[in-house]
Amino acid sequence: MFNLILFGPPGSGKGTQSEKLIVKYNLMHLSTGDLLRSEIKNQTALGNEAKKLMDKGHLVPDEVVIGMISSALDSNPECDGFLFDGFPRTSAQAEALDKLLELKKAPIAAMLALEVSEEELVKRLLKRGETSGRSDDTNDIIIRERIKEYHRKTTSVADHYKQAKKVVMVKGEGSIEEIFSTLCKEIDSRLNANA
Ligand code: B4P
Repeated sequence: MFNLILFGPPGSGKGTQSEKLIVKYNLMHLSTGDLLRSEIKNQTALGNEAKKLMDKGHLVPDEVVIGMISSALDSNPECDGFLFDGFPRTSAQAEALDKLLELKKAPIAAMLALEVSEEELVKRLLKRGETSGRSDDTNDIIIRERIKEYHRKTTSVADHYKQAKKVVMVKGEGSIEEIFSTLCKEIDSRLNANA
C-alpha cells in the first residue's frame, strides 16, 4: 500500500491535483473537505455543525475529521493506497493518522507540499466562489481567515513529517499540467525506491 498526503494552504491546488493523481496512481481519494461538504449537503447533524465553523473559515474539531477518516480507511481495506487531501490539518490529526496507518503497516510514503503566495490563493478562491456555490469562497475576509487558520494550526503538520524526512516542497504556481508533472516525478522516484 502506497499512501500520500497532499498538503498546502486553502486554494493551493490540493483538490485540483488530487483528481489527476488518483487516476494516474490508482489511489483512493480521501478529502476531508469533500466528506464534510457531503454531510452538509445531506443536512446531517454533523454537517450542520461543521457548516457553522467552515463558514467562518475555522477548522472542524479534530475528533470529527479523525472519525471520518478512520471509517473511510476501514471501508476500503483492499485499495492500493490512499491520497489524503486536506488531512491532516493539525498535529493531533497527524498523530492519529500515523497510528491508524501503523495498524495497517502502511505508513505515509511522502507529504507533497504545494507552495503558493497568499495573493494568488485569495485570487483563486474568489474566482472559484463565482461559480462553486461554496459560501467559504465568496468573501475576502473569510478566505484570509482560512489562511490565518492554516498558519495557526496547520503549518506545524509539515514539521511533524519533516522530522521523518517525508516532506517534498513543490511550487504550486504555474499551469495545472506543469505542477502535475512535478508531482508525478516526485512520486515516481519514491515508487521506484520502494520497488
Ligand atoms: P478543503 O475542502 O480542504 O478545501 P480548500 O483548502 O479550500 O481547497 P483546495 O486546496 O483543495 O482547493 P484547490 O486549490 O484545488 O477545506 C474546506 C474547509 O473544510 C476548511 O476551511 C475547513 O473548515 C474544513 N476542513 C477540511 N478538512 C479539515 C480537517 N482535516 N480538519 C478540520 N477542518 C477541515 O482549488 C482552488 C481553486 O484554484 C480552484 O478553483 C482551482 O481551479 C484553482 N486552481 C488550482 N490549481 C491552479 C493553478 N495551478 N493555477 C490557477 N488556478 C488553480
